[in-house]
Amino acid sequence: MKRIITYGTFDLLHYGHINLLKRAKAKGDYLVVGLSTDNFNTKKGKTSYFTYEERKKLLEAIRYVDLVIPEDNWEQKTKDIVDYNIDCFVIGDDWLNKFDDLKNHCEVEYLDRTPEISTTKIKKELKLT
Ligand code: C2G
Repeated sequence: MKRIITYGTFDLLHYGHINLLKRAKAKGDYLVVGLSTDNFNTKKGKTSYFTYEERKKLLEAIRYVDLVIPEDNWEQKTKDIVDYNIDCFVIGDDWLNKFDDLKNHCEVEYLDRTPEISTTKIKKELKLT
């Protein structure tokens, strides 16, 4: 059983997120998603349209996602990798090389972002900004 983890805010869920989650799951058998809490979003300088609970419900409805855990801070990844017995950390290449320190604990893979779609773009075009 190969166990994968990824992290993100996943606000205004869109096909770029689904592409990432689908490819992440395809690398193993079990996918854990560390979902940024509203508090952590503030630390990331992000405000999400949907609350943590609403975003969690959406993620839990995705066939590729096996478990959603809260992401409260930048430092928890190493502990999550140990606690959830993770074999591979996966994230989009907008984070290329930013999490290479995790290579001491598990495989690290950066996947191509889906071009031309983003939550920011959706908000702008719907004038939600
Ligand atoms: N993503 C993607 N293609 C897009 C948009 C997003 O592949 N067009 C990927 C991102 O690369 C990321 C995931 O979808 O792997 C979630 O994106 P965000 O919610 O924007 O995540 P982010 O705010 O970058 O949080 O500790 C890590 C952070 O929590 C990552």
